[in-house]
Amino acid sequence: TSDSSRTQFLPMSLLNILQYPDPRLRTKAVPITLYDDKLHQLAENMLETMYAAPGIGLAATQVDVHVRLVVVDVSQAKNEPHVLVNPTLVLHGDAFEAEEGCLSVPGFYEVLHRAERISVHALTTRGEKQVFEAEGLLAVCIQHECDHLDGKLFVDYLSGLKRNRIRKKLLKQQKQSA
Ligand code: QAP
Ligand code: CO
Repeated sequence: TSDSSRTQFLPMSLLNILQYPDPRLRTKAVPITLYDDKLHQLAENMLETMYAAPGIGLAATQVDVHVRLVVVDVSQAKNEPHVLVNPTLVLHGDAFEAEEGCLSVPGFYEVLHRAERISVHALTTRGEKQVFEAEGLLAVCIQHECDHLDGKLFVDYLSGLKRNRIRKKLLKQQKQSA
């Protein structure tokens, strides 16, 4: 078989998602400088892991790979994936209230304030520039995922009391399932 067919048929695989309060979720991710098949495969595996969960966004930090890569898809049909390498955001618009969850904080949802509209500047896994505008749930989800790359979680925006309650419940669950 040729190299290209081998690449094409590489099986995807589900990745393990770190759970809060795992300290590895606090790692600051480094910029990506190499646009190779390994990066492309990581993005594919992250998409598959996100769709299987099911979720609408996943950052590389959450699968213990500390590079600046996020995947999101907020479409109903799950056919509008965005793969963002080294994303930077410009926030616009008024504060927008939305209920957020996180695959690393299973079972907990809270209403937060985020920018309603954003400009997204990023690269593709092939190193090509992409710039687009996002609003509503897509804008919220991209802001949430970009926070992960800086070691920040949605629970950090909550009161210490709420955050501690979530931390204790998740630690208890993790001990029981270990
Ligand atoms: C971030 O989160 C997000 O608790 C992506 O038991 C979420 O995909 C941004 C999930 C909402 C904005 C709004 C959470 C799945 C998925 C859970 C997710 C759970 C199972 C979360
Ligand atoms: Co998250």
